Amino acid sequence: MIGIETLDEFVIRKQDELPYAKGELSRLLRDIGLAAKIVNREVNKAGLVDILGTTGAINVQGEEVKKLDVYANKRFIAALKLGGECCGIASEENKDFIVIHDEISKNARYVVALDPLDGSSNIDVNVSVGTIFSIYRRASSGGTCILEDFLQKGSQQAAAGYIVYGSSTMLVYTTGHGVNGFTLDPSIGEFCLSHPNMQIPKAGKIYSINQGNFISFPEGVKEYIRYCKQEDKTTNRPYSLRYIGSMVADIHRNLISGGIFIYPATKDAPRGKLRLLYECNPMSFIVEQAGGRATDGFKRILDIEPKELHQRTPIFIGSEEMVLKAEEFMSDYPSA
Ligand code: AHM
Ligand code: MG
Repeated sequence: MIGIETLDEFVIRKQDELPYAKGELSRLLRDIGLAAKIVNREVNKAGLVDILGTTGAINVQGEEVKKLDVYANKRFIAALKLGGECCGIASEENKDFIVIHDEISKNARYVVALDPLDGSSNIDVNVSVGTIFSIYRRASSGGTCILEDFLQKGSQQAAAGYIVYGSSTMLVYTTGHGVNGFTLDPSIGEFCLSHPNMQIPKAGKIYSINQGNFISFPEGVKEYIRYCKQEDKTTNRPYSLRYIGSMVADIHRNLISGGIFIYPATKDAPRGKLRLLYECNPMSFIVEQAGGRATDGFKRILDIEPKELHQRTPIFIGSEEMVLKAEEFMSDYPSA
């Protein structure tokens, strides 16, 4: 089609930039794009069919499982299994990683970490939700995958991306050569390149944090919030507070408009709430590739050595100057 480049065309055109296993990674991205379209279809008709609400189960994180969480998890796992390029999947919804045993896949060279439906508390109220994925080249040399294949630093990611199911549905991804965004055109059922070479503004006017937890934030975060609310024309303050409660949607907005997203440690969750492998690492890879910054308040997220599949970390992510400023406040109160 004249003037339109689809996700599949783009991925193939760009595969020469990849260091190895070019076709395999491209096919993996294509498999994810297909699952995203199927999940999008269900998210879009969520109010019409019996798919809202909870399943009555509690997941490995101790959270209520929504029906769409389960649906999205199944769809992504099925697409990755069928595609044959992935030998294992770690998902927010599964306690242990899933080994793909079949003859073709078990020697495949990639593993995927996945949050199939992020922000699921927003599903029932028609607010944006997302999917987050992180792709690693396996660390082991072949055969069935092992835990160490997943416990690699974020800086080792081969690709990462997210899908935001919002007023329109977008897929944004990176393979370490910049960030590109694709909008789903429902009339042709294709993700089309709409946001080439995305760059996050160096500074913005938005801070995103669940300020309701203020009382249990570290002192450095409290001080940074006070700073955001002060009046100062030269730095465009006071900033606006925007918090959707879907990490994908909050970070997507800040990626385009500039801003900072913080999910800090709290008294109840001293290691933060968000998960390193399938939330913080992929979003940090994307934001860094777009020229932004992502740390835990002190050190780079992508340099954290993972110790477990569902590890959590505090996160400060977004426009570089804003994250640097927040880190200044954190280092003023390192243990408070
Ligand atoms: P989920 O993966 O179970 O949906 O939880 C992650 C979500 C993030 O999308 C969002 O940033 C955060 O939880 C909101 O948490 P809170 O309600 O504590 O502010
Ligand atoms: Mg999540």
